[in-house]
Amino acid sequence: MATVTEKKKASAPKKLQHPKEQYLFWFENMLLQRRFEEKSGQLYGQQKIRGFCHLYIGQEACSSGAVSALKEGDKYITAYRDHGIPLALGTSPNAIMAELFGKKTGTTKGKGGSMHIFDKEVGFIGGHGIVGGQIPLGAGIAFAEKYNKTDNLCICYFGDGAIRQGSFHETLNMAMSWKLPVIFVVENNGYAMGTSVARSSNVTELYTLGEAYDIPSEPVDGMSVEAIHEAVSRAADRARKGDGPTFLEFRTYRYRGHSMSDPQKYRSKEEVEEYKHRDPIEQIRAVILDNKLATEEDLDNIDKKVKEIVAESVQFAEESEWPDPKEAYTDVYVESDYPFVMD
Ligand SMILES: Cc1ncc(C[n+]2csc(CCOP(=O)(O)OP(=O)(O)O)c2C)c(N)n1
Ligand SMILES: [Mg+2]
Repeated sequence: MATVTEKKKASAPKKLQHPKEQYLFWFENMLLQRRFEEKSGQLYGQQKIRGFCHLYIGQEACSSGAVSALKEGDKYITAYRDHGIPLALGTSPNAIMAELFGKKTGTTKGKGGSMHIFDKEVGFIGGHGIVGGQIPLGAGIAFAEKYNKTDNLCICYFGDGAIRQGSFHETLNMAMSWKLPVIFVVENNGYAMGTSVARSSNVTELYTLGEAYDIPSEPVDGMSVEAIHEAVSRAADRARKGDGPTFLEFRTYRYRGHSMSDPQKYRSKEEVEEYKHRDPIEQIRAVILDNKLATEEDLDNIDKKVKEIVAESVQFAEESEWPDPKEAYTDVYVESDYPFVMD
């Protein structure tokens, strides 16, 4: 039988690796993404938001852990499940919500919608609908940073469905040959629409695909914001030293369907529940409370504040104007003062 001291030891909280502020940042940052998207899901049901809408709920650690590990000037690019990263980076929730509504105050003036959020101020280079299309773009952004001799890198996210595309393999090969400052991240949430990773290939340990190109590659617990922060920090050190790319497999999970109309016949309710027990926000809440970094009341107040930010974004979107139909012809082709191109 365990002695009292042994029992105490087993239940004692792990030694904290980061200051209190870091844990509180992660908690609030992930909670903002969660509450924003819960609201977006409801608004979709009310037809305030239309068209495509892919929710990131369950995957919030993948964005927050990278944002805390990287610095200003670094660039982010992802696919169409793209509300979480800009929210984590500090893009105005008002502008993102307005974009979901299709209003002219949106991040892309209401012309991009959910799949095409873009905010060059924070280094968020979209928002891309073609599966795997952003992978060579991410390497191109990293190439530009290297060419311009900046200290910046590009973190390029894509899903497990994109990893079977030729663009992934061609890009990894070039990026390693040219030692580009890029971090490739596959967000392995188990499914590409309704197709499981196991159904699409014999290779289910996705990180091993990077080894074919001599790229340091590792799997990461995608439900742990701390694990992601650590892995991205190591990858960023390599990139900034000139050692080239790293390939990370974030093992994560989406709680909601692929898009808004998905009967989810391809998975069991038990599987979803299993992941919810490892929820990234609940894990950080437990670390904060176990270590007395804040009280339950403090965390409730953060939740209240976040809900107010989301409510304000909805009001902003509701009250914003629709784009003028004439705008359909602007920002489409090259213009001398095209506002979205990087300097
Ligand atoms: C080139 C291309 N083929 C097919 C599609 C249709 N499509 C949209 S999302 C998707 C699944 C992608 O899954 P994954 O990469 O795992 O990302 P997740 O949705 O899980 O975030 C597919 C096949 C597309 N958008 N682009
Ligand atoms: Mg997937």
